Amino acid sequence: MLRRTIFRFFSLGVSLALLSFAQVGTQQARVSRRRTPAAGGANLLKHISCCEDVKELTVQMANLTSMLAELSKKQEADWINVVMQMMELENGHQQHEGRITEVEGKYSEIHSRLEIMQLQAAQTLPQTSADAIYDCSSLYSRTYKISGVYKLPSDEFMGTPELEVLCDMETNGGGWTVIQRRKVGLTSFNRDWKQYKDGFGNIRGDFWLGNEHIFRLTRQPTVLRIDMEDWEGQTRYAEYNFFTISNEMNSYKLFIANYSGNAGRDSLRYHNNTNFSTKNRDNDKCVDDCAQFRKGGYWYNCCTDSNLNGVFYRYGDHNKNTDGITWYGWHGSHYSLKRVEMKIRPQNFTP
Ligand SMILES: [Ca+2]
Repeated sequence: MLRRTIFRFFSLGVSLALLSFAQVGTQQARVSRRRTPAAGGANLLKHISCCEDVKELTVQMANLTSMLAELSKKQEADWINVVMQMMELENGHQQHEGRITEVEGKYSEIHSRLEIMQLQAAQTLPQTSADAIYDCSSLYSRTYKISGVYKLPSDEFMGTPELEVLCDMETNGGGWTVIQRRKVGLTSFNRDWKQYKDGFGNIRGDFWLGNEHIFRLTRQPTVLRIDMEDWEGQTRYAEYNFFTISNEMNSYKLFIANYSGNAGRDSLRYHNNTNFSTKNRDNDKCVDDCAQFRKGGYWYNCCTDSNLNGVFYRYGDHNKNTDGITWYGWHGSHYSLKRVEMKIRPQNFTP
């Protein structure tokens, strides 16, 4: 655009100059035409006529010069104008670019704010919605239906750490978070208070999930299921439609209700409303120290009708002691079971 304007100015100037020279040419031609027929006249007349012509020419030359000067001035003015316009445009362009940068900055700021909001929304959403991932039942509802070990994400809002859990997605509709397992027999369950609080063992083998986790997971109405197997390969189960434990201040006291199952006499009922005890914390209802006697951590009364965290005895030794993994209602006080799993899921769980 600019270049075109400049070019137009140049063309105009050149055209004017050419026009002026052409006019001078015509005048000269006129003069010479006049001179030719006058050749036969008096010399004086010739001389005067010639002088007149020269005068005229001089005036015309002066006019032309002034015209050219004017043109040149005008051109210069035009140039300055063009340069000014260019500078103005350049300035405008810079301002425009500045505005673009500003807008871009604002846009990116808004965009990043939006991202943060979206992140926060994503973090907030599970806290209020029913499909939060805080146990195996929520995994099950998210179509994870294969039994095994899962890693639950941490949740800052709920104050829950990242947690590895073993999920039973098959038994009686699945969705169970396993809180205790005995099956390998290499992990000792004769542990202290802190270990029972935090949990111990191997999630792929024998373990106690931890009283803090159990406390947290049973904040909502929860079902407890105990699956058992003896050394003859028979299985039994005990289910409690209500299960929770209190916090550490209240020694993780046990509350259970609504027993059903096929494991004979309800052998956890005797432990209902009792505190948790370990070898270094005697909270039982006995003069004796039941945790020391039964070599585990449990809701000891005085002392046991079941001892699911007792000593794992292998086949052959499984019926000689009273500190084994016992469920009196099925095999009595001297029979240590081959396998036990304690698992929980919300009452409102629907497979
Ligand atoms: Ca005691």
